[in-house]
Amino acid sequence: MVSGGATRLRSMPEVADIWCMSHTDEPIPAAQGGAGETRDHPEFRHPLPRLTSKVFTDLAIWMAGFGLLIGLIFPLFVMAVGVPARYVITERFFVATVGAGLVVGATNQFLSRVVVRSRLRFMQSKMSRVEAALRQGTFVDDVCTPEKCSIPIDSDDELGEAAASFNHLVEALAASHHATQVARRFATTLSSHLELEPLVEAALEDLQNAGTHSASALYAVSDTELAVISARGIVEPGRLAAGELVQRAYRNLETVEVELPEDVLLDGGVVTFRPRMVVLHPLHVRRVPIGVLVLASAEPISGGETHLIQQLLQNFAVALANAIGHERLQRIAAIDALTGLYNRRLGLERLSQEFSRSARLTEPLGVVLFDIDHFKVVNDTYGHQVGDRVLKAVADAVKGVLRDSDTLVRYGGEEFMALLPAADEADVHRLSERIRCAVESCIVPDGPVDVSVTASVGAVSYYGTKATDVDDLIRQADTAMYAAKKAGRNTLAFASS
Ligand code: GH3
Ligand code: MG
Ligand code: MG
Repeated sequence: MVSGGATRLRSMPEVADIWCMSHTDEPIPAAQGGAGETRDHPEFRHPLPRLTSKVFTDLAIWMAGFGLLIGLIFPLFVMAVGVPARYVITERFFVATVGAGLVVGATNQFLSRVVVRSRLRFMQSKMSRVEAALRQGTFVDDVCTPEKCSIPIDSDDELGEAAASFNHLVEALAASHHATQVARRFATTLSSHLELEPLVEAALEDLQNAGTHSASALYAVSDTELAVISARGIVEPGRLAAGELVQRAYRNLETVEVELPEDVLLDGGVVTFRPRMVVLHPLHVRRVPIGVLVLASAEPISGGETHLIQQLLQNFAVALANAIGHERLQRIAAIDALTGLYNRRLGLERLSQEFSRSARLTEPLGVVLFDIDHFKVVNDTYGHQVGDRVLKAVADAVKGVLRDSDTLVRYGGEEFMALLPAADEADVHRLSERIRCAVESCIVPDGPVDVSVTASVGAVSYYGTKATDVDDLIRQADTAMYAAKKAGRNTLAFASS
């Protein structure tokens, strides 16, 4: 079943509901502040006039007055039932009835203190505990969990209702406290990462710790379509990206909740299983969609949890947009504008990574440097613009003969470097020759003339030769390339082992 909004029945009050309750239910008379404040409160009407600043003292006075009144009326009542006035209108009878009235008043007062006041005292002690915990910032953590600070509801009356309201208040405070803690932690996480993947991984971890869901994935716009940036516990998250659910959340900016979805599987370690519930949250900045957060759980995800997560998403979306922008800038700064290849700086970074990887895994690594022959003549003869077109055409042609795992770098003006991971000496030989041929067969028309160039290629295979470090490897490739130039150009030279 798929539903756009979330309305479900639940037994425990949740954050949103508790706030709703406090806004929609009848206001509960506030007991805070002094008696004067309560007495003047516009929403509170006393059934009897207040006499002192203490409710139980007022009660004592009212009860004593009532006892006195009964004592005064009682003789008349006795006469009404036929007792002769001579027995009733006596000083002793009068003292006895008034005394009895006062004793009844005092007993009532005593009982109300025992029955009601003890409960109010208990409630007050719990309230003080909550207040102190809130002030000292120890609320929930250790001092006042909802279990520790709630009041047993043992009566079906106003006192019971007051206890229930108090317990709800403690739960609402606990939920609000939890939400604040989660938001604070999440804000720290968001502000401590700028790179896209580490940011998303840390954010998903935080969200998982904050909620009850067991799996999650984040999809974000990459060029034109949604791509998985990070996923935890979801089987083949990439398949979901183009699926109806993710697309619906993304396009309509709509939170989608699905029970027992057919196209989502969770990784249970040994087996895979369908989640009980999946919630898809759109991420957007000023209604411009950026991505979709998918949370999946083997248990139903509560409305409170969804509400809490939604409160975090606004900041997450902004951080995500920054990280995507940062990545784009990095990419722009790393790419040579003319050829679309990695520039020298990033090429050397890549080479460094590949060199370390190759040393660690004892895998071969090929490095090929090639320089276009007599390129100055091309510029001088056909002009700089044609020279540019030749460089672009050479880059495209060489890219076309390399493997997907290879990287082509614009190393200098008309000089290129190809990184060939896992290529042994024979592979490097074959690929270098392919590169040379690709350059030679590349033709750039300039009006009626077809402009073509050649290149001198120097190659080296790590593990084929002994290179102490990246610089040494480049030096060997460079020496080989100059050997190729010296050997008459348009040829290949291999660094000798
Ligand atoms: P060699 O065979 O010895 O490599 O001779 P060469 O002429 O290719 O070498 P040289 O270093 O003398 O000249 C390189 C030329 O490449 C000079 C420079 O203007 C040109 N060049 C470098 N970058 C660009 C570019 O981005 N566009 C164009 N059109 N030319 C460039
Ligand atoms: Mg040259
Ligand atoms: Mg050169």
